[in-house]
Amino acid sequence: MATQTNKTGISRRRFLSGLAVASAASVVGTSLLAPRKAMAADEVKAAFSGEVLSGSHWGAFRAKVVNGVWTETTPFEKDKNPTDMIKAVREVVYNPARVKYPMIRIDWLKQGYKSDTTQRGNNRFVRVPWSQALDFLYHEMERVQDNFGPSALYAGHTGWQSVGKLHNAGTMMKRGVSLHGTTLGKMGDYSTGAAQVILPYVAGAMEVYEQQTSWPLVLEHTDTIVMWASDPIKNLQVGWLVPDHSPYQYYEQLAEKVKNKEIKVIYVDPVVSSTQKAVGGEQIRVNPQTDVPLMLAIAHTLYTENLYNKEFVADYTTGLDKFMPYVLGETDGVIKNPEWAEKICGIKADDIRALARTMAKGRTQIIGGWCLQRMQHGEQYAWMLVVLAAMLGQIGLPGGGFGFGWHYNDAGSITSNGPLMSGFSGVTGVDPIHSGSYDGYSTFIPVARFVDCIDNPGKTIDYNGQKIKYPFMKMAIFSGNNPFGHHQDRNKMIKAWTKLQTVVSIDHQWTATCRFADIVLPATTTYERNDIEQYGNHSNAGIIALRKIVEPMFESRDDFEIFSELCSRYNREEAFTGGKTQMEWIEEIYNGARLQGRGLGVRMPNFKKFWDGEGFIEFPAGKEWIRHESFRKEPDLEPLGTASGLIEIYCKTIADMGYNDCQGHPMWFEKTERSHGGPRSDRFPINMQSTHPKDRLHSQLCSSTDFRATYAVADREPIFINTEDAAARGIKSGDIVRVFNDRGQVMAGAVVTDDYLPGVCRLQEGAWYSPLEGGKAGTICTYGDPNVLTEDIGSSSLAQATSAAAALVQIEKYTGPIHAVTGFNGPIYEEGIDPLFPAMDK
Ligand SMILES: Nc1nc2c(c(=O)[nH]1)N[C@H]1C(S)=C(S)[C@@H](COP(=O)(O)OP(=O)(O)OC[C@H]3O[C@@H](n4cnc5c(=O)[nH]c(N)nc54)[C@H](O)[C@@H]3O)O[C@H]1N2
Ligand SMILES: Nc1nc2c(c(=O)[nH]1)N[C@H]1C(S)=C(S)[C@@H](COP(=O)(O)OP(=O)(O)OC[C@H]3O[C@@H](n4cnc5c(=O)[nH]c(N)nc54)[C@H](O)[C@@H]3O)O[C@H]1N2
Ligand SMILES: [Mo]
Repeated sequence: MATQTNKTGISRRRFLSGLAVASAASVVGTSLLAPRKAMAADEVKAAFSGEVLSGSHWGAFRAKVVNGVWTETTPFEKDKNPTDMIKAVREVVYNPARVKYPMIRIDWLKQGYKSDTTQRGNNRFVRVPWSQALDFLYHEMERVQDNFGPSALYAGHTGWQSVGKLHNAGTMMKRGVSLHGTTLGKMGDYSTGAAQVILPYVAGAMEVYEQQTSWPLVLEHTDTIVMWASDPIKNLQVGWLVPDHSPYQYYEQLAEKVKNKEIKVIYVDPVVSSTQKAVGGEQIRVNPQTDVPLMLAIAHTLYTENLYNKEFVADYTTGLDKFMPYVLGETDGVIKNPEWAEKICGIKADDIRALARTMAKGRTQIIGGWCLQRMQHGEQYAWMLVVLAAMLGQIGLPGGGFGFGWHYNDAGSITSNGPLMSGFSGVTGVDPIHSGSYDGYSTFIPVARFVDCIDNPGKTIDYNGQKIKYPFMKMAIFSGNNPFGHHQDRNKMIKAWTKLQTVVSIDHQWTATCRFADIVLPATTTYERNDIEQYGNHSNAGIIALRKIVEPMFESRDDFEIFSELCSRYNREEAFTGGKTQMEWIEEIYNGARLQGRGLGVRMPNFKKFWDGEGFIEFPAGKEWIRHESFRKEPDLEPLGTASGLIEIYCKTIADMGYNDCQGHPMWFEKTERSHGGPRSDRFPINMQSTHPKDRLHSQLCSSTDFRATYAVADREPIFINTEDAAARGIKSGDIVRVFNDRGQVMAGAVVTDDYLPGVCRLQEGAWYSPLEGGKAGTICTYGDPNVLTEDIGSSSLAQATSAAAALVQIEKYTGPIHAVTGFNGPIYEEGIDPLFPAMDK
């Protein structure tokens, strides 16, 4: 095993920098420089200077610190393809949206849970001491458990928080809150909510988060790669753990092979993606939301032209006989041939046939993205992609078959031979204080239905073969996530939010979720505490120490501290901390891996040596791997996890659920709204994509002022508009536009481009909600949050996943007064308010 030695030799050794750097204040701005303990000038001078290795969702880096202030960031030298976003990370610590103190919404401070909730979002807050804020939180948890039971308290965390095996904000929150009482939980996530429910029935596994076939094998064996709505070059910039960006080298090799005509790459996408620009290849410019008709027509061609693999279908799949009558039009009178599909998806029938023939000729690797399953009936796309791969018959061969996770978590890299670290657990085995009855309400909700639940208590919905009865939610706690960024239909949400008595947000950035909370607690960033993380996601290339770079700013506290202190109010502090300090936990996590490493023949130094030394260990390389190979080789011994053990082209379990909107085999269902002639397109003709941002991780880094300025247009979130659509509306690049539909309106900055199919625009998710009039449903968003415009409906009765990824809008040149962007300056501070607590009754 190679222990990384630092070539620059500076690592954490504290050196007083001779290479003087610009003063901290000139780098950061004096008003933002306020570490937790206000330091005297001479103390600041004596503070730490040097370089610290750390890591983030955007990769590993070295932070240069001068007199206790982080001044520069250099990508880790092992990362050969660092993302530009690394430049924005320092600004997470220093920016005007930093949550500085525990804050209570003004009317909640006056009236407690009986506050006027229609004022929520007006952003008027009062600073309180930590002890009081935690007393309020504890008091509310007690009151809600006593009066309403567990179903009234939502603690169903979903979200991206930060990296670190110890400081997982969602886990900390769950551990702390569940030591107090059982609560309403969640199922699924926003990322892959539809695919992760349907694919276990069809392919036996979720398929989305799993490792993919090693890229070197794809480069060696594949003739054609079909990138179906997937943009790895854009999306691999970030990782759930610290990414090593190792797959980028293979995309460079792929670009070479495309240039030399050794591999053909076809992008099914209405947009010229970053990957297409970097790698090259051909585009199938499909109309939005109509991929399933295109796929059905490919299946029709493969079948009628006898191009499908009969042996594979016979040996490894079940149900083609129940599916083909639908494709051939025998069940509903509609033949799903290329002529039929052309009218819906906009691709010429002959081109569809040509695509089917290309896919059937030679080795074809299908790379499916997730955007298409974050849409209404998103299950059908995921299912149909597996059916196409099954008909081609190359599943389990190197460089053939399907994969749903190539754009995620360093997928396709070669997994090392190293141990895997476990993290801090959300479960303790210690009984909670409260474990009341759910009174017939569901103990969980499908995560993307949570606002619908707040809005419609008592309603029963279908979900994956079960009935879910929505409880009466009274209180919600959010930590490490930003529902006022990630959830759909902001104005519906604002109205529903008034039904909650108490909302808690724990964060280090004053997001819109903080604005719409009653109790806001300031958390530290990764860079203000110690932690440890895996380097490389699927690659598991090593272990990296995440050592504190700077002291906590203002009154921020680590989530670990916040929840230990909360737990001390109900005699569960010891259970929360496990009797260990943070450093003891980090050491234990490391030692767990060290022990596992011994079994694998990987030797790791003792913790002290690791932590005080380089803080980085590299694991020995592993072997190349082929997804689904074991199933292909031994279908009887290594069956899939489906009911039949085979790929289910027809699925009886799903058919038996009896849903109209997700039946026994993949089907085309018309959408509630769809562009290019579909429903509602007469009024709102443009399909708005809200894909994942090129320059952020969701809402994270949006508050990095300098970095935002590198992509914002007229201070607003950019909206990408096709040239013809822009010309028809008199819009030029740089103009402020108004984007609207019946659900809401936003300002955005136009970027006019030919990269987009006419009738398609993009406003990237995660743009901070910045209401002109805070708290008023319908008010214009001054920055450009796409979730003001998206629709809050479940994908189908099966998965009830989000339908965020497609919405219809109209765009016009903005002619009103130019409002300043409201979102990035934190709360309005109010003073002189007497709090109710502890006089507040239960
Ligand atoms: N329209 C539309 N909406 C979407 C999507 C889409 O494609 N289109 N995509 C969806 C998807 S796939 C996802 S995954 C979600 C993402 O939704 P989220 O995961 O909610 O998004 P983030 O912006 O990453 O929010 C993480 C929050 O945690 C905070 N945080 C970071 N570190 C810490 C910490 O140490 N402690 C605490 N307490 N807080 C911390 C950050 O400041 C940030 O506010 O969005 C979904 N929403
Ligand atoms: N830079 C960056 N990378 C990220 C993230 C991030 O926030 N920033 N988030 C991470 C997370 S949490 C997730 S869940 C994943 C999301 O991963 P995905 O959901 O796969 O990614 P998206 O970028 O939303 O969309 C991918 C592609 O779908 C295309 N597309 C949109 N609509 C249609 C359509 O109707 N038909 C077809 N054929 N194509 C369409 C888009 O043009 C885009 O090229 O990304 C991860 N990677
Ligand atoms: Mo996601």
